[in-house]
Parts: sequence; C-alpha cells; structure tokens
Amino acid sequence: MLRPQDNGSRERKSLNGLWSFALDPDGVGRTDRWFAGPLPGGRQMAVPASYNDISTDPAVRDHVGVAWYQLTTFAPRGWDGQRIVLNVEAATHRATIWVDDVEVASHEGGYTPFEADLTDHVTAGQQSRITIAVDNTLTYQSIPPGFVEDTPQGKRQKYWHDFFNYAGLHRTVWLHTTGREHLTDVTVVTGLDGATGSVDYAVESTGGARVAVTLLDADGRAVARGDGARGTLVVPDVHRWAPGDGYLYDLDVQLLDRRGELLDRYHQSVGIRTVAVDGNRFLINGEPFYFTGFGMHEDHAVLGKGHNDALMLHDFELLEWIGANSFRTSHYPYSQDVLDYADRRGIVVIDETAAVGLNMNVTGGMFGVQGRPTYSAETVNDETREVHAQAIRELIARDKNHPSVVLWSIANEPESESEGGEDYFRPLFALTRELDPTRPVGFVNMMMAYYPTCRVSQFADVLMLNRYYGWYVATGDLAAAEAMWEQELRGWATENKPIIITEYGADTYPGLRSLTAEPWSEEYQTAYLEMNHRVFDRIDAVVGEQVWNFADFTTTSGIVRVGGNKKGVFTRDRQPKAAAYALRERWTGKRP
Ligand code: GCB
Repeated sequence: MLRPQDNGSRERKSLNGLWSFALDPDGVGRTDRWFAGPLPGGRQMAVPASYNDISTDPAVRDHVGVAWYQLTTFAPRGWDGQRIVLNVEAATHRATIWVDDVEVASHEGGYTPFEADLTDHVTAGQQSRITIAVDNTLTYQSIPPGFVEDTPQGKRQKYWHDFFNYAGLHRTVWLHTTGREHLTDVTVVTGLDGATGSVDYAVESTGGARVAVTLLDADGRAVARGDGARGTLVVPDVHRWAPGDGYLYDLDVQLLDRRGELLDRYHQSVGIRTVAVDGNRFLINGEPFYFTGFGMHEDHAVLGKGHNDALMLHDFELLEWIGANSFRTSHYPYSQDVLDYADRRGIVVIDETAAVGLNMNVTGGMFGVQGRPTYSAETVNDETREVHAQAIRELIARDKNHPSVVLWSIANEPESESEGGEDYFRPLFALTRELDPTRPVGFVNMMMAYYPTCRVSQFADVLMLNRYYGWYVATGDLAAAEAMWEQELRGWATENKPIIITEYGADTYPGLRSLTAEPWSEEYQTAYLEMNHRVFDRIDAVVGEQVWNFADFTTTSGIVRVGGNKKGVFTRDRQPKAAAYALRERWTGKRP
C-alpha cells in the first residue's frame, strides 16, 4: 500500500475535521444499521484525535466497545474516471467502514493504515456517507492484548501495558485517487561502496505497464535513471543519509502506457545509508553509532494519541535541544508523519510493533489485574501469534523505506524467560528477517528475564534492555543499584552483541525538590540518570541509552501512578524537569 500523495498524477483530499460521533456501549449499531443513516445523538468528534479526553463525560473517557464516526462528503468532480480510494492511517484498535449502505473494508490493529477501493461505490461530484465503526476492545487475541471484565457496574477493559487505552481515529483519513492502472508498492534498499551509493528498487503495479524511474537529488537534478520494475541505480559521489544529516533523494516512479502516456506516478523519498551489526558494534554507514534519546509516546493533553503537526515539530525541537539523536516508537508504530520527519531531520528510529503487555505475570498493583499464565490455550495462543505476525507484516510494509528506521523491535517486555516465550517468538523473528533482511531485529527485554534467564534474546541481533535498578529495584539506594546493574550488564556483555538500554528512568513529580535526593524528587531523577551513565560508560558493549520517558504520559489509574507516569524528562506539556539540563550537558556538552 502506498501512502496517499499529491503529485502530477494523484490527488488527495483530507477528511480531517468534525465528524458525527456516537458511542455504542451495547453493541447494537451494526444490527440497527447505524451506517444506513445519520448517527443517533447528534454528537461531534474531531479527527484526528482520541475521543477519550475531548468530552467531560466519563462514559466517553472509559468507553469499552464500538464508537461510530460518520461524515458526509464529496469525491471532487474532477476525479471522474480515476480510481478513488479511502485510506485510514490509524483506527484504534480495529474498524469497519461503510460507504452509504455498503460495507467496504475492515481492519485489525490500531496503528497501521488500511484502505478501501471506493471506485465502484462513489460517484465523482456526488455526495457519499462514510461511516467508520472503531472498536477499542482488547482481547487475548489482539495486539496489544487485554480482556474485558463484566462487572455489576459495567464493562471494564483490563490490560498489561502502562499507558492509557486511547482510541479513535488518531491520524488522517484520506480520500485519494490513483490511475485506474496503478502503482501498488515501491521498495528501496540502499548500499554504499566508498563514495558511490546504490539504490535497488522494486516496483509493483496492476497490469503490465512499463515502469520508468528517475532519482533526483535534493536540488531536483536527475542523478540516475532506470527502466523496468526492478533495477539498481548507481549514485556516484553520493550524499549519504546519516544521523544528524537527513539528506533525501527523490525516486520519481512513473507507470507508462505503450505510447509513453503517464498512467500513474509516485514519489518515494530515499536516504542512502547502510545499517549493520558487527560484534558488539551497531554500524550506520560503516561507523559505530551510539544512540542517545528516549522511549516516547504519542500522548498529549486533550488530543490523547491524535497526531498534530505543531506538537510533533515541538517534540523534535526538544529532541534537538537536549542532544537526542534517536528514539524508540514505544510501544506501537507512530504516525507516518513522525517517520517522514525523522527521515528529514536525520533522527534515528527504533521501530516497534504494538506487541506490549504480553506478560501476564506482571501485577503488583500496576495494572489492577491478577497474574495469569501468558502463553496458554486461553490467553496468548497461536491465534494471537498470527495477529502479531500480521502486525509485523504491516509495520514493515509501511516503514521499510524510511532511512531513519534502523532496527525493528517486535515486542516490548514480553514474558521471555519461559519455554512458551521461546516457542512464541522463534517464528516471529524468522518472519521479520524474511520480510526485511536488511535491518537488525530485536525485542525489548524486561527485568524479570534478567541475565542469563532470557530464552528469546538468542534470536535477537541487538540486545535491548529495560532496567530500573534504583527505581523498582533498590529504590532510593543508588549505590546498591549501581553494583547490581553493573553486574547484570557485564553478564549481557559476554554475548558479544550490541546492547541498547531502551528504558531506564525514575518517576519524578515536577517541582518536588529534595537536597538528599529522595525518590520522586527532581534531584533523584538526575542522580539516578547519572548513576546509570556511570555504569554504561564502563561497559563497551553498551551502544545506546534511551531514557524512559521523553515526557510524562497518561496511564490507567493505579496506586503507583500519580496523574499518570511521571518518568518524563519533560512534563506532559513539554516543560523541562531538572534532569533535562543534566542530559543536555551529557549529550551536547552544553552546560546548563
Ligand atoms: C516498562 C515499560 C513501560 C513502563 C515503564 C514504567 O518497563 O516498558 O511501558 O511505562 O516500565 O515506567 O514502569
């Protein structure tokens, strides 16, 4: 699937704005054919946004089940004769679409795009009613998993991940055109040989029309041309894509009929770079790379997980200010706008699926759920794994061409110390490698699968560790934490793989100060990070540090969360805590 774009041959129209909206707590909308006419209740909802925090009504915030969105719109008159497609960038966690009375598509998974060919269902210049039923329910067979508890007070959604189950249409909904005969996919793989770059390209299309490609540099000059659906373009004197230098070429792909008339066209941006793992080094363009940055969240006041360009730009400004060269899309695929922008800014991305919370032993008051076996016929099973496999397929299909993406993370903190975990993950690693042999693959290991008990890290090219010595373990005792942490890390270092610390952090209530650095204070967060850095700096195999978290974020309610998770280095409204200045000094050398 190609992301909608405007070019000489394609047009797109955003359907963002206010839609009609109705909650369906009793699940009657489908049988009562809500798609066949105006939605009941006359409520409105903004797209893109999570619906949860828009209203003052707790029934909206805590809704479990289907929510209906509806918009009456026009396919522009000038689109007559073209193929017309509806593209939904994200509907969390699954959705069904109707155009007028006809069901046209449904999709499982809350963070990857899907589309419906509307050519036979809409007429250019005439009005159509688009209805999208979005279901936020998590089950043992969804990614992420969860279950719904029926209580005398109503349905309660339970899950094992530490962020609020925001739902809705989080990203842009597009109506767009392509040629009738059209391009369906473009894949680029780049290489370097000294000063010469290469771009292997593969183009898929309907029908057998001719493909011609031109690679343009950032000034619009053609630097290489190719004929045919596959080939290699050679770029002498290449300008590499590199961390901090998001240089992009533009691959202009044209589909041409026998007379050379344009049938369809697509512009694919290309950053020419290589990624490799060599022993315990992580190499970008053959040079060792050290990750600095954060695990992040798509999380903002009012918008929830809704994408907003202004807020995105501000987050990238803060990343630059603090000297971060990378982030992880914890714990789900982020908006395609974020990845496009990371490409352009030369920010390095660890790209993660939404497989978070496959660890049902984790309880301790965090999620308000009793422990249970993770891998069993009744919980995470073969069907879950197939949904997970599909999430990996969709992530790679969507993000394979981003130079910023250097590493796939196929799960966050699953149960990985058991045989069940080993059996569950073996085929998923094989699948990821088959789908993308060009990037390293890993998953994020949690504390309970401490060295040497993990049975899944054997499959990973890179070790990604989340550790909270000095927070959840040895709370407040940084000296003890430092010794324990170093001992464990030295164990991992014997594996001769690069190690990225993908999470380390301490909850910090902004404004709480303490001379003796007590937990929750700004002083403690700084001292905690400094302790971690001392450990990392002593261990050669550590090739990256990503603090948990970039900013405070909303979670489900629980006794260990005070107005959400407060491990942000920035507050939820993106003001710095004291630790931000300490990190800035470490990562940029700039004194506060
Ligand atoms: C973790 C999880 C992350 C949590 C974090 C915490 O290990 O990966 O989602 O938010 O710990 O703060 O407890």
